[in-house]
Amino acid sequence: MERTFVMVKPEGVARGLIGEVLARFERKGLKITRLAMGRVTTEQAEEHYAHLREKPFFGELVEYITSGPVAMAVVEGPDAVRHVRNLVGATNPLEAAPGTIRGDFAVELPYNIVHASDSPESAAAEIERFFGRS
Ligand SMILES: Nc1nc2c(ncn2[C@@H]2O[C@H](COP(=O)(O)OP(=O)(O)OP(=O)(O)O)[C@@H](O)[C@H]2O)c(=O)[nH]1
Ligand SMILES: [Mg+2]
Repeated sequence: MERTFVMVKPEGVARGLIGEVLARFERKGLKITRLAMGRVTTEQAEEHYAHLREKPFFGELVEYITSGPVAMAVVEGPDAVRHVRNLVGATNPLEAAPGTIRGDFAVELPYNIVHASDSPESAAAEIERFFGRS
C-alpha cells in the first residue's frame, strides 16, 4: 500500500472541479484517507516549489498556488503515486492526453488543475507539509 498527496489548485476549486477530480481517483479504486480545504501560505509554496526556484515562472507559480482556497487529499492504494500521476496527465495541458485530468480540463501552464506527488518520498514530505505530522 502506498500514499500520495493531491491538491486541487485554486482554479480547480474556483471552477467547481473538486468532486470531478477526486471521483477519478475513487473510480480507479484508490482510497481517499484524508481530505481538507485550506490556503497555501507563501512559505509553504516556496518550499513546495523549491525545485523550480531558478525558473523564470517561479514568482508567478507561488502567486498562483496562494491565490485562493485549495482542496488537499491523501490518496492510498497499490502504486498510488504512479496511478495518480497517470490519471493527472502531463504537466503541460498541451501535452496531456485527453482522458487525463489535465487533458480534459486545462489549456495552459501554469494552470493545470491539480498537483500530485512525484515519488513516495515527496508524498511523505508533502503530507507532512500540508497536513502536519500524524
Ligand atoms: N508557467 C509555467 N509553469 C510551469 C512550467 N512548468 C511547470 N509549471 C508549473 O509548475 C508546477 C510544478 O511543476 P513540476 O513539479 O515540474 O510538474 P508536475 O510535477 O507535473 O506538477 P505538480 O503535480 O503541480 O508538481 C506545474 O504543475 C505547473 O503549474 C512552465 O514551463 N511554465
Ligand atoms: Mg511536481
